[in-house]
Amino acid sequence: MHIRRFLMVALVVGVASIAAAQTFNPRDDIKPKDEESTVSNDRLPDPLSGIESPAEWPARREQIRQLFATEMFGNVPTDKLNAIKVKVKVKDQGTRKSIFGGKATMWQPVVTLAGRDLQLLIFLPSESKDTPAFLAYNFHGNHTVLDDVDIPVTEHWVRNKPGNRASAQDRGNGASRWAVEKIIDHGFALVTLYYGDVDPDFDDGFANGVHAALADKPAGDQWGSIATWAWGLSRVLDYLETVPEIDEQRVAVMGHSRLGKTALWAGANDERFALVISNNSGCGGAALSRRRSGETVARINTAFPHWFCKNFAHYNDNEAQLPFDQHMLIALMAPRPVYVASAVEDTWADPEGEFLSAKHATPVYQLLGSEGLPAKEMPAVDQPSQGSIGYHVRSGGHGVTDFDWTEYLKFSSKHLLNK
Ligand code: GTR
Repeated sequence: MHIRRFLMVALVVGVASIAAAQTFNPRDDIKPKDEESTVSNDRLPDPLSGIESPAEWPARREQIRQLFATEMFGNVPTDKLNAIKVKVKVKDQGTRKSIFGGKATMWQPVVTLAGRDLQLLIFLPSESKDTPAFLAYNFHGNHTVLDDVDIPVTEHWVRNKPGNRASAQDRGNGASRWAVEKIIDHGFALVTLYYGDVDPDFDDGFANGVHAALADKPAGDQWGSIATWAWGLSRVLDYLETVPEIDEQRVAVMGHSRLGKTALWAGANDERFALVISNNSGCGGAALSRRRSGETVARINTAFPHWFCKNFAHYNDNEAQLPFDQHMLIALMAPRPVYVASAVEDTWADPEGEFLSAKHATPVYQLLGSEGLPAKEMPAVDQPSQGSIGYHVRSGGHGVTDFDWTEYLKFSSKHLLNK
């Protein structure tokens, strides 16, 4: 190209992209309202940068996904896993028993993955066939989901317990986070497993969990624990494809907090997940990193050095250099329905930053012909806004409540049951 023409084109492109960035997102959206931002004149990257039509989205999508994989969560070492032929296998068909006065079956098959036993806890509406399901990790072991003596206490490493061992006394301790009967009453199955079955949640130099099957430590752009857990969810979905009671084309992946980050990354990588739910996922999940409100990139990488890939540390106190922000992670779900939920007292997870991600993913949904998030401004507390993107900020703090499940069931019934 002639040099003058080149400079002219560069000038036009430059001016156009500055204008696009400014109309796309005024700085006020990034800046936390309650504190002085240390990021100056910072803008959100545009998920639709360089594209104009729906046909161009898949290539742009893959470009964004690869950036997240390389700079943040880490790539799955597929070649190494293939070399040792890692696949999910059924180890034990497990027992089934009727619960909730006969309206559900509790079923506990065991599958293996890279030498690890994954103990599944499945609740099926009675006489299930091709039933839609929620797939969600639990934090403390299956025995905490429901108080039932037939649910084995996990023998794997657990957090915050003496000797990192779980105990029978904790049966049902997490039951308030699992609206099992309500899920069944809405015609859904629930599949849960303990995330520590896949990889224990501590900085173990990648020696434990499924990593033990691979001889060496991951490179800078290779998976951290969140990517490993997300990969584990996809392998459980491989297994669910063989289960006639469950419709593998209507599996919603759900997670809370670090497991909400995990659910989002699983949904981004595996388009078989029909719907994705992030509950209070915060920094590294739904919350915009550039706002630096509540937990920051530097804080999360310091407290949990094993969660992300090593490359993510380049962005400690350096968020402006990120080639993406978390609204683009939400956009990777498009056009599939995605729900982002916050809690008003959970400022560590930056509720407004989570809302803004959902809002700024909306242009991608609109390009693909759906509504995205109906709310243009942060909705009032306990007033959900639900289109193909759902969002709510409920009263209370960090956790999963009945209010959350009521809204997830409403949203999922609409999208997966046409109700
Ligand atoms: C916190 C962490 C959050 C969130 C939370 C959780 O300590 O800072 O990012 O993941 O743990 O998972 O409960």
